[in-house]
Parts: sequence; structure tokens; C-alpha cells
Amino acid sequence: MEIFPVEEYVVTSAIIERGSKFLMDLAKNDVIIVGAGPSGLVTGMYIARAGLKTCIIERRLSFGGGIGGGGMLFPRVIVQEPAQEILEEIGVKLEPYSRGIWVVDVAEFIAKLAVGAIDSGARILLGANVEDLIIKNSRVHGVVVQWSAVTSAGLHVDPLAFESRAVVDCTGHDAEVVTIAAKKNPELGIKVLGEHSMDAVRAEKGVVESTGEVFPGLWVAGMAAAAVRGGPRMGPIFGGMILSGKKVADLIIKELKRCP
Ligand code: 48F
Repeated sequence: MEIFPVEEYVVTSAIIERGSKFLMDLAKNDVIIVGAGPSGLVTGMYIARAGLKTCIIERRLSFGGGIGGGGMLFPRVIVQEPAQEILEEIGVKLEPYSRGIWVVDVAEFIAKLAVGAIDSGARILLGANVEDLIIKNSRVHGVVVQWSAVTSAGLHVDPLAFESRAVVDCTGHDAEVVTIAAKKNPELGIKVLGEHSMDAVRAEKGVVESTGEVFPGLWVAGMAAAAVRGGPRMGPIFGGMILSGKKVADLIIKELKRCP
């Protein structure tokens, strides 16, 4: 077998040219989702499937957020009715445990959620950190982004801004995007009540109920929704995350189609 001789300048040219094209296309979007954990990937899958231009920005170089850690590193998590229907739709194997409860392999869960989002047309930018928002005329118009490597190195490098009609905070327990909006703009009256101690039953219901718009153009889903509204945590149960992602997607699709 003869391996094709790829020269260094071709590698460099291809990566810079096509990488720049990809980044250029992220400058203006319908929806930007911050965080590629379970809630962010589900949100991205449904929004992109509705034909909206969707970008998911993730600070790590991998997907899945808190899924990979399972429960105390045991590689299994739980989903409950009716969230299993969404997992079935994307081909995740569900192992019945007891009535209304299934056990899921974490690696398969991460992989299939990511495939679901990408195959629906969501574009995912890895290794990029959302550090601020664009806020004009009492509305969020996009996010301010820096490479995670630049942030970790503490270098003084100005970020770039990506525009969108809606931004969704799917950053998990710290609700980072809403927290930044609240801290930097106290006059806007955005409140982050903070996550409360564990109460799995109340948490799962609450995370879906808390999902929605917190400020014009700024939406919250997943564990970030619990943190913003002061709900309890739930541990390695993922039904609420999945249903929260679906709920925020449905709300945004309706809103953006209402005001094209
Ligand atoms: O934490 P994460 O999985 O959030 P989630 O989708 O799901 C929560 C569960 O994993 C679990 C739980 C319930 O079952 O309690 O914790 O609500 O995923 C959040 C993702 O956002 C990324 C982070 O690296 C992670 O992959 N992220 C956080 N802040 C930023 C960010 C930021 N400022 N910019 C870019 N990505």
C-alpha cells in the first residue's frame, strides 16, 4: 500500500483556509448555545433540526459535560420517563432497571448526543470559552469568545464576538453566562439564586420548570436553570437535562419563528 505523500505546507494551508471559513461562518447565528453537556447537545439538536443556524461553543476539547463522570466515576447514569423517548430516537441503548427508570452507558450517551446535534446541522466549536455577552438596547445579541488555551495561559488577548438572536446558557452548575450578565450589568436586575442541596425528585421536576428566558435574548437550560432559579441538585440522573434541552429548543423555535 502506497500512502499519499502529504507535504507540510498543504496541511497548513488546508487547515488555515478551511478553519477560517468555519470560524467566519460563526460570526452571525440564529442561536448560540454555550456548553456541550447533555442539555446543550439536546438543545442544539432540536434547534438545528428546525432549520435555524445553530452554534454550540464548548470550552473543553470534548463533549458531554458531566456525563462522562457517571455517578462517582461508575460509568452509568440514570434516565427516567419520559426522557427515554429522546434517547431512543438517537439510538442510545436503554437497560431497564425498575418501573420508569433506565440505565445508560456514559460513553454511548455522549457519542450519540453529539452525533444527534452534528447530524442535525449544529456546528460545534471546541476549546473556546464564552467570557462575556453582547448586550445592546436591553437585549442580548450574542457572546464574546476567547480560546480556552489563551484564558488558561492568562494572556492579555482581546476576544472576538459572535452574534445571535438567542443565547442559551447550558454551562451547568455555575450558570456561567447568566452569572456574567448579572455581575457585569447589575442595573439589568438579572438574579442568580444559586444551586441548593440535593433533592432528586424536586430537582428533576424543577430543572424543567425553571427552563426558559431570563432576559430578552438570554435563555437558560439544564443545571444552569436550576442554579439561576435556586433549585436543588439531583446527582447522576439525566432525564431532567434532556427534557430541559428539548423545552428550551421548542420555546426558542416558537419565539424566533414568531419574530423572523
Ligand atoms: O455540566 P454540564 O454537563 O451541564 P448540563 O448540560 O448537565 C448537567 C449534568 O452533566 C450533571 C447533573 C445532572 O444530571 O448535575 O452535572 O446542565 O455541561 C456544561 C458544559 O458547559 C461547558 C463545560 O465545559 C461543560 O462541558 N462550559 C461551562 N462554562 C463555559 C462552558 C463557558 N463559559 N464557555 C464555554 N463552555
